Amino acid sequence: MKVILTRPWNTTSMLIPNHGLGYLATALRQAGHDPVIIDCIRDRLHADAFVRRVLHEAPGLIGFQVYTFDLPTLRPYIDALKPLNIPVVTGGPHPSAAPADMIRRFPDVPLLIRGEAESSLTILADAIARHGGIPGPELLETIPGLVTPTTTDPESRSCVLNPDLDSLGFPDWEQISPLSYPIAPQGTFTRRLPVAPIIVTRGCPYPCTFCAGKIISGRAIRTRSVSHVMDELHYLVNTFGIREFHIQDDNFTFDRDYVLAFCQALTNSGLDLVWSCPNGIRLDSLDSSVLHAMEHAGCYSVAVGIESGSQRILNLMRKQTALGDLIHKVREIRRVTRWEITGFFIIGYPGETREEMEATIRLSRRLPLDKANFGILMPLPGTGVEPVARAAGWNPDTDMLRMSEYRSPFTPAGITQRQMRWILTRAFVGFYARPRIIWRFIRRIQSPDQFRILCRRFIDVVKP
Ligand code: B12
Repeated sequence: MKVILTRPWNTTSMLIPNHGLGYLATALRQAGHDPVIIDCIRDRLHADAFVRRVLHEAPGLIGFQVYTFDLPTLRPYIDALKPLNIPVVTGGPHPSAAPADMIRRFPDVPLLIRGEAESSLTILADAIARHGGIPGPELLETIPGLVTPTTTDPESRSCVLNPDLDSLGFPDWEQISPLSYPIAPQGTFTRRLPVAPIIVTRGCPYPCTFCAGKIISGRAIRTRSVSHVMDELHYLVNTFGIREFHIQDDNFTFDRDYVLAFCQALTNSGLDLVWSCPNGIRLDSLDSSVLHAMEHAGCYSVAVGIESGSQRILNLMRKQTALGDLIHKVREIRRVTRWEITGFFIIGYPGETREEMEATIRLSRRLPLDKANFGILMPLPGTGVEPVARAAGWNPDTDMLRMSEYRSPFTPAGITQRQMRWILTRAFVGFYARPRIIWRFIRRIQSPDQFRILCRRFIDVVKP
């Protein structure tokens, strides 16, 4: 059966091949289905243009990946699809973290799957193909993680996690070819092109209250075998000529021994690749031998989650790190490696004072960082901070819809939206408007296209 896998259009400038859809396509294909990935962000497809594609493909099932900030943009797609009477299923971050909310907002979408859906989506597609439409509730109830508008207590349907990542194969790279995505991906800068993002591990055991990752990917770290990852890199080099890869994991450096084995294998692989970890790694497990091994294996850049310059806020975030240790580790990276280091910071935590935000801004300038990224706290559904934000006036029913990639309508008590944006702008300007930083930054711009994307991202972030 033909199955369309898609995500609604948005204006993100962090556009990279989507692993979630890629792995689902592989699972469906292995089961004999005919998956078609339509990336509405990459292909700039609004609802009407998407429906035209759907009519052309005539699928038996359509699956939407939904982030929380996709909720407003998803509606026109669902409305436009209604007359076609094709079964629709949603999955990904929002349906996984907030299934009841998803059903409430989209009672007209008959199916939702929580968690990693390689197996459940395949079972569902098999059942739809067999029945010539959505099967009855008795069968649906047997599909792990599946929720329908009549499911009592959707939150009790637990998220599915794949125990064996190697068995999933590779994402369907032909359909999410790295060559079909913009050349300035998430980290904005690359050293060599083309570049492919990969997922090596899934899950993260840390309880950080601002992150929703563990709801979708679980608390236990699951690793692919090193040889499986090497096979994928060989495939990416041979098929697309990639010369660089980016590890997009939640917590790649969690298991020190695994990282050392990975680096050893990469060094011995004969592959001439450079790589980076632009999604943020934890600093705890990094010591000089790991840093040396990573650099020797071609790593040239990492992003590190520092989050706050206030120990009180780090404690509230349940980051489980001492500020002093964070500072020490960043300095150690600078001392031991020649890496480009990016710091991730969050401002606007419930109860955070202006002085604490200033401390974060000051810390960003004090650390030996090359780049810094400041985000305003988003009380994402299912996170530890969400109930705290609710108590401070956050109304998920309405406020969640005003959340976007760079915007969160939440502000700590006593601070207005305007003031928050001003603090954010000052943080960016304060960090980047220094000769050493700006000079390095400009030197790394490789093309007018990259410059254009950078300017757009800057405007996205700071515009009022
Ligand atoms: C890699 C990553 C990125 C990458 C790539 C994202 C992409 N869409 O291509 C980049 C860096 C670009 C990125 C950007 C952002 N991200 Co991000 N990202 C992640 C991260 C760390 C891993 C995602 C991943 O690739 N996992 C591996 C793949 C294989 O799994 P998966 O995508 O979850 O897919 C599985 C299931 O979700 C499900 N599934 C997925 N799609 C579908 C579709 C259907 C139909 C079905 C049935 C099932 C299904 O099955 C898949 C296979 O197992 C997650 C954390 C996490 N653990 O989830 C955050 C996360 C998903 N990101 C998040 C956010 C908020 C963002 C940003 C808004 C940035 C920000 N301000 O934080 C932007 C938005 C970008 C955009 N417009 O698309 C949130 C989402 C929370 C939410 N409720 O919406 C997460 C959970 C992190 C967090 N902050 O808590 N991100």
